[in-house]
Amino acid sequence: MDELAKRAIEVLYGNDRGTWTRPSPRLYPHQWSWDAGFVAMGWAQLDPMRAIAELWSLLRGQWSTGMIPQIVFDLNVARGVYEPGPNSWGTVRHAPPGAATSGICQPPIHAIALARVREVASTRGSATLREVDGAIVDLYPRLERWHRWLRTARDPDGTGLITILHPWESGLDNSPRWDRPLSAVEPDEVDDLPRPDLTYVTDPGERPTNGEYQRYRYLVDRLVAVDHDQEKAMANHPFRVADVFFSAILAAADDALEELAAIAGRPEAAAAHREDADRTRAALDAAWDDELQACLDQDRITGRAIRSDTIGGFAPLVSGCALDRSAVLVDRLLGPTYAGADGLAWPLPLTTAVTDPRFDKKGYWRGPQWPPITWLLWRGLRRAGHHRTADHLRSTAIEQLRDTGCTEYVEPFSGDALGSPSQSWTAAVALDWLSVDP
Ligand code: 2M8
Repeated sequence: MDELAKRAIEVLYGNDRGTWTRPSPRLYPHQWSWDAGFVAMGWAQLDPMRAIAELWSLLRGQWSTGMIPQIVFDLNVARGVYEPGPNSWGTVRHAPPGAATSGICQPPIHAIALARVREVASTRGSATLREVDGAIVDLYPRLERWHRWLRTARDPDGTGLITILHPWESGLDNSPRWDRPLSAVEPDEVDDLPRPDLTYVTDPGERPTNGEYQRYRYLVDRLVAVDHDQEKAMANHPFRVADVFFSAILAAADDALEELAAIAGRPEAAAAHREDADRTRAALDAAWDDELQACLDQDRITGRAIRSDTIGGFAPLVSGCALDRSAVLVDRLLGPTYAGADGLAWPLPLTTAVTDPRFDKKGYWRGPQWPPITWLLWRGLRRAGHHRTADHLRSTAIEQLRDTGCTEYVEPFSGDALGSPSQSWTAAVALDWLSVDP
């Protein structure tokens, strides 16, 4: 068996908790929302119904509003191992009975994952496909409610862009994109809460700073203070940003729901998903900045675009966009400020441009290369017909993973493996990539 596939399978089994998967053994011991989507695609290569179980496990935590929470906590994990833990969120009244969850969300990759699981199942014989299609009948309405919640609670004016209320909701936690809006957040008192995350990495420089964490915690407290009332938060919360990358993932997921609607016996619902996706694509188009040649997040408090040169700017490649725009973005992605930067160990996308003053080669989401992000770009490029670029990314990423193993992220110049060494979503995208014929 292929050596990388073997390692990836070991990582998935090592993090397997029966029906759900930890993102990593120590740093992230609960079930995370968008990790679960990627992980389902990884399990699909081994057993499509295990992939379905992963999604159902996550949905144990879905709120009656439709929100799929960022974390479904494992109550067997000792207190203090991960912070903020289940008791910090004030969500007992909101989470379904028997589930403990956080009170924010993460990028809606789930419909994309489900469509991919189905695609894999369709290569495994008619019995497997029938089983997966049966599951889609029940999963589809749950995902439909999730998308509806995002498009109402988080975009009440129908702008096409989704507002996030916490950097953790973006999944790209400490990206320079959030520096400015976060600097305007002023915690009333500076707490000194423990940082268990720092004990699991070799260098604290690989994780967000204490200043960032204090603001992260304060934003959680503010959401608890309004009892997670979305209307109040959308009116007064101190961090409100229309996130273009999150919105692009939603548009791609709406396209996937459009396909799944027919399988679920709801063909009449397909058109609404397409309209939603198109509205977001139009909004991403309007958020384009000619000077930076990037799509920019919008600070909903100041009303201003957030000018930063990060991977977020490539959102239209994830959602799908006009050919001339994707051509510009492909040039930039492969060019000297991203994958073509001088001295990179592997020419793969960076999470921040090397020329951005806030680029930090080891700083978590501030520069390093992240396999799931490369996967999202690869998928978008492939769907848009940029096959040569897509395949170049895929083969280079596989080469990198053969060297780094299923690490969380990679220092782009030295090629060092950073963060957790056994990250589930890295293993999952490795398995997915290895299954694809060039
Ligand atoms: C990281 O985020 C969590 C908070 O959600 C953390 O730092 O504790 C991010 O990389 C996020 O995108 C990811 O889903 C999570 C688990 O892998 O870890």
